[in-house]
Amino acid sequence: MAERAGAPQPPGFAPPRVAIVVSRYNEHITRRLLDGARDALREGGVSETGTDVVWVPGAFELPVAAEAAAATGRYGAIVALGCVIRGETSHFEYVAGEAARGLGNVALAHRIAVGFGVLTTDNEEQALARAGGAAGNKGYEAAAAALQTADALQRMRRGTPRD
Ligand code: INI
Repeated sequence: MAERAGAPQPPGFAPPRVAIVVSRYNEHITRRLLDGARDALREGGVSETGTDVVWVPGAFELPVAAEAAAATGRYGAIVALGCVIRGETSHFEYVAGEAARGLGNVALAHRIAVGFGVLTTDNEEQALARAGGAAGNKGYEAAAAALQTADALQRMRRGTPRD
């Protein structure tokens, strides 16, 4: 089992409002990622009411939903969850590539923490292993990473970075 990154609750950390954007494609897997993300947020002190979940059709649509969430100014962190399985076509490369590129662009354009919880696997078995199976839960890891990054950004804005 992969080690969990651990959701932060350092002194002075103000748990942010969080938007989770999640895709319905391969929903039996993305729901497991969502469960993992909720676990990490709870451990990090983010309440249920401080979390909004937005569903989109597929991983390709995650960036525009994340962009819209960031543009509201209401969230201190965004967690993106999806599952792209290679299968037989080159569609995989376009969908996975655009999801990663678009979500990275949102993080930089808005200077907001974006957790990348999009699985890119060769098959369903690998995806299940990374969605709460033998290889941990990528949704948990993405949410924990988003909170850690939100903490780092909060600290830099306050002028109190930690070593
Ligand atoms: N979307 C996914 O989230 N995962 C996939 O594996 C996938 N495949 O394989 O095609 C996928 N395609 C849909 C895509 O994300 C868009 O929703 C669709 O192209 C409409 O814009």
